[in-house]
Amino acid sequence: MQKIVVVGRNDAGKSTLLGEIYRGLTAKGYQPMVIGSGIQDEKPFLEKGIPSAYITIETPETRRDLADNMERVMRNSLNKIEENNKLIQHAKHALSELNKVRSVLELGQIFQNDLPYPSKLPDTFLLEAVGIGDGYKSLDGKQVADILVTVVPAGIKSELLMENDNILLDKADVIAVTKIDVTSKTVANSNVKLLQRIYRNKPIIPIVASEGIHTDLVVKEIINKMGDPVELLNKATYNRKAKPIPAH
Ligand SMILES: Nc1nc2c(ncn2[C@@H]2O[C@H](COP(=O)(O)OP(=O)(O)OP(=O)(O)O)[C@@H](O)[C@H]2O)c(=O)[nH]1
Ligand SMILES: [Mg+2]
Repeated sequence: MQKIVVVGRNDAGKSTLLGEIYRGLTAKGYQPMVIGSGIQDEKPFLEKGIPSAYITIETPETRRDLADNMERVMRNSLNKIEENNKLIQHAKHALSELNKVRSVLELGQIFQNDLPYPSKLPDTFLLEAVGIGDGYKSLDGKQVADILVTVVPAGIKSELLMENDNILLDKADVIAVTKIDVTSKTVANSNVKLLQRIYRNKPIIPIVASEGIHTDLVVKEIINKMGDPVELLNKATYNRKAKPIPAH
């Protein structure tokens, strides 16, 4: 399964953008499982309409080593959905058994309209990595990401962008520049231009995450990347079961 990771400094707008990415991906038929790295992420996810069945929040104790924990967290999140689905199936079965008995006793049927439908199994992971206070140097997110979305607030100090070893910017597949609505035009302009100079070949997209402005362009880049031949090759190789070589 493809892992899309959203990284960036504290309060940059990661959760808000992630909510928009979720919306964009589901509109295209994907079903992401969202993983946040701290309780502060949950509210923006819910506000963006992500169903709680597809939200997993990591506890603060374990959020530091996100990459190490990721396999376990992802497995658990899938298990949670599968177990819920099983419970729903059991409840439906139990109800139909009960109705058989009631029918014999001529008691009439019970209709349980509030039984939920089983949830579609996720086909993508959408992760928010822990906020980075002072720069873009942590390796955390990149280690697990197939597609890395790095979020930079438009008002960031340009010296931070010019530092060496900004791994999360260097490795980003998409750079989203947030909060352009509340940043002075001159500052936002000069930071976007600086990013363009440093990262000539990367998509750099100024957005208002909270209003969903230009977030569709971020989603488009992600979807393009998911259809990237190298990604498709990796995916096919990863999912393929080894077939025995036929004897001659
Ligand atoms: N004006 C404006 N506000 C934004 C934008 N993006 C996010 N916000 C607001 O900024 C605040 C922080 O947004 P979050 O999405 O929670 O940021 P985050 O990077 O996930 O924060 P942490 O997980 O705590 O590191 C919220 O109040 C958002 O509504 C934007 O583009 N413009
Ligand atoms: Mg967040």
